[in-house]
Amino acid sequence: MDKLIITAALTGAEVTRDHNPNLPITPAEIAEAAYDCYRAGASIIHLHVRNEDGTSTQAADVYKKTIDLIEAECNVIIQVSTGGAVGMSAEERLQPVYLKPEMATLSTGSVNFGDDVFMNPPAYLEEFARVMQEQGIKPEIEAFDVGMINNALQLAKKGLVQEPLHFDFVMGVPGGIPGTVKNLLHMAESIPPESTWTVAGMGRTELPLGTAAIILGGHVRVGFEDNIYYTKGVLAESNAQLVERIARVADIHSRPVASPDEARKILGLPVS
Ligand code: KMH
Ligand code: ZN
Repeated sequence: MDKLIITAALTGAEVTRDHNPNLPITPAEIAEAAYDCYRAGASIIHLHVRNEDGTSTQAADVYKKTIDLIEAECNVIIQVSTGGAVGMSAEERLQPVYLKPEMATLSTGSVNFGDDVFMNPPAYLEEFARVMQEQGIKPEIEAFDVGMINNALQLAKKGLVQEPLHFDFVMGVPGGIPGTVKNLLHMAESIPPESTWTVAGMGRTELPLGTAAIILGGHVRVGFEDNIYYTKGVLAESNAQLVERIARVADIHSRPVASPDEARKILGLPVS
């Protein structure tokens, strides 16, 4: 098995300080959280950013400021979100991609998202994949349900994404595939064998699905975007606390954690 890549999803677009007062918001707070997660074992930072009032933004200048602060402290892989927040236009969502980060997310289908709909019609998929290809960015294919894997394979057939593909199984979103180990197995068995994958389990599914991924040879995403609790009814103190716990689970299972450069090698990214 490869070493374990831990992704820290620090803020997302929907979580607020009312949900968890420890949510990082400003570029400095997000960069500090990223560094703490790196020290706890994260090698990828899945990045969303916020306006000063805490609302979600995809503005390139806020991303740039945040990325510069993170890169001044550590060499984690920066993976910008192109999902942004529900309701954003394609143009709005694509802004951080032009900063040429190493990775960006590519959601390959629409999904009900609580009371909303996270829109990813076929034209978006092709446009987003094309822009990422032009900018030399490796996509992390976000599959909120099993049919989205097939959409990604169609993009590969059209030459819009390069194999081996890297997937993130986003599980337990109300409207998407439920976060069970049985479903995780089905997702993992539905991708081409040379692909890599990680799992982002929402809420209380984060820890069991992460543990299953460690055992199965997948990778794991944790963080406030997906889960604000440490245990039932107890809010997490920080993103790093969630990273530290999954790194501990990996250690218990004799699965060493990958450094950022080791993660780059696993994902086929250039190591400078
Ligand atoms: N905020 C969600 C609607 C991504 O980062 O690419 C979408 C999302 C996915 O967070
Ligand atoms: Zn995200």
